[in-house]
This record gives sequence, C-alpha cells and structure tokens, in this order.
Amino acid sequence: MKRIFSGIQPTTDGFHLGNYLGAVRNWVELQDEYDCVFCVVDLHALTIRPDPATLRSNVHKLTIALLAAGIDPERSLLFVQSEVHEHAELAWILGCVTQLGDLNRMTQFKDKSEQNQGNVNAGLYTYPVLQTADIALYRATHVPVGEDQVQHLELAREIIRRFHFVYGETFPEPQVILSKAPRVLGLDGKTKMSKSKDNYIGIGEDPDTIMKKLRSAVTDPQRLRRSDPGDPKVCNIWNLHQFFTSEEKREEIYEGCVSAGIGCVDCKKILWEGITKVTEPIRERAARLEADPAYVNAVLAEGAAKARAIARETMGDVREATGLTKGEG
Ligand code: AQP
Repeated sequence: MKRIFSGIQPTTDGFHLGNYLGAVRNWVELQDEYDCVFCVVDLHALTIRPDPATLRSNVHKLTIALLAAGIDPERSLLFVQSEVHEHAELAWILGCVTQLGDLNRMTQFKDKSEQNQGNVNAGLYTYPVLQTADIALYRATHVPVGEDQVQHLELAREIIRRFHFVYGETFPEPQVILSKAPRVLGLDGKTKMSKSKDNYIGIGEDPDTIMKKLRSAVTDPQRLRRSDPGDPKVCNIWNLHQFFTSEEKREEIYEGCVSAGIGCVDCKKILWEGITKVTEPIRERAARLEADPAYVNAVLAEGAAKARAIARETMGDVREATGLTKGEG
C-alpha cells in the first residue's frame, strides 16, 4: 500500500487555518486511500528554543486538535517524533551524505534566520535532513505538503538518491502531494499565514476572537469607503471565501464587491459564518478530548510503539547497508 508521512510542529497550542487548509484537511481525506503516518514533530520545534513546559503542553494540545479535526487513530499512526529515537539517528546518517551546497539553497533557512536573528542555530540549517529522515524512516511513498515545503521535499529526494548512490537502494523516493490550498496568506494579506508571525486564525479560537481578528484583516487597499468599488482579485478575504463560502454566495459577494453593493464588514461577516461552521465542531470535539487526557496519552503511546516497530526495521536495513554494527543490543 502507498504510505503517507507528514508532520506538524507544536509551535503553538494547535494549528491555524493555513495548516488546516494546506495540510490537516488533506490528511483527513488521505486516510481513506493511504496507509498514513502523522507526526507531531517536536524535535523540529526545538529549533526556535521554546519554553520546555510550553512545548510539552503544545504537543498535548496539538494532538487533541489533530484528533478533533478528524485524524483517526484506528486507521492512522499518530505519535510524537522525539519518542522514536531512530529519527535523530537516521538524520545523522543522512547528514553524512547531504551536501552543504544543497542546504545553502534552502529559502526557509534564510527566512527563519532573519526571523530569529539572535538564534541562528545549526538545527535550523539541518532541518531538511531531519525532515528527510522522518520520511525515509517509514519508507513513505508520498508526502502531502503546502507550497512552502516543496523545496525541502526536492532536497529530500536528492538526499535519498545520494544515499542510494553510496549504499544502494534502501528507501522509496517520496512524491509530493501538493495541497489544494498550497499557500494561504495571513491576515496581513501579504505573507504566508504562519504560527510565528501572529497573522493567523487558530482552529481552536472562539467565534468572538475570530471576528475580532477578521475585523482588522487587510482587504483591497483601494477600497477606503463603502461606496468605493473593490477588486476581489487583490483581496485576501475574497481568497479565504474560496474555502469557506458556497459558490452561490461567492457570486453574490463578487458582484457586490465590484459594484460597491456590499461593504467589507458584511463580506467579513459572511466569511466568519463560513469559518466558524468549520471551526466550531472541531472546537467542541477538542473540548471533549481535553476532558480525557488518558485517552490522548494512550493514542500517543500506541502510535509511538507502532512507529518504533517500523523505524527499527528500517534502521536494521540502514545499518546493514552502511556497515554500522547491527545494533541489536
Ligand atoms: N499558510 C499556509 N498555507 C498552506 N499550507 C501551510 N502550511 C503551513 N502554513 C501554511 C503547511 O502546514 C504543514 C505543517 O506546517 P508546520 O507546522 O510543520 O510548519 P510551517 O510550515 O513552518 O508552518 P508555520 O505556521 O509557518 O509554522 P512556524 O511559523 O512555526 O514556522 C506543512 O505541510 C505546511 O506546508
């Protein structure tokens, strides 16, 4: 069976609409078709040096959010990256076939270095190597991602090819499954919706908070008064309507915007209705799961045990191929 691997960082207490539309929503659908391995990638999150207690709490809450959004532990593996030590082990081995020139080309490293000027650490630089190990460890054939991760996936394929050149065929070369919403912009209307940028709507936020955030979201800058006609093509609110509003209603909004028949406030209110229709059931399920931490911990423990079994088998082949001792002790 084709196998999916995908991960999400516990850098906040859940995920945002960009993660949902660009990743998690697809994960839920892919469960019908693929053998799925989903991972809360806490080792990756260490690159921004989170407070330890906050990191631990984020892992728990992100797991709840994923379950509430529809990740089904009966059908998919869900676990925490640091609970399977082989991720770090394989990352080291793959790092030894990764070329510095390739890592130097990564735009995410450049962006994150600018964002974290006081902490440009080696983990940020070698992030794509650990990501390749995450994928290869489960011999994933497909990796669903947003546009921001495509460059890393190309490098993952290159690293795997180099490993094969030196040590022989060991892993599948993973294919990208690009999401239907590859790059959701943040409320600033300019940059990618991102946890570290405070330009996002969180999937677990209550309706009032979402409304407050939408009120200040950037629209068409030419539309200063309600009587000014707008251009939906340059408006991020219009973009978001594509995911949350029916086609019929969208036609009405489009016509209303270009003829100044509808104001931005009403347009945002319709979007708010669409967003909360998606987020409220997830928030309700999350509240129920929060009341049952034992269940959440059991899901993660079972996920980690199954993940370890796969990882150990892969590492057996990697040790054999590279000449490391068998590591059976
Ligand atoms: N704005 C986005 N539009 C579409 N897809 C997105 N993804 C993230 N942001 C968008 C996709 O979500 C998955 C998980 O992402 P992640 O949490 O591992 O890290 P990220 O891509 O670095 O997300 P953020 O929000 O930008 O986190 P921070 O700010 O903490 O670095 C990935 O598949 C990603 O493509």
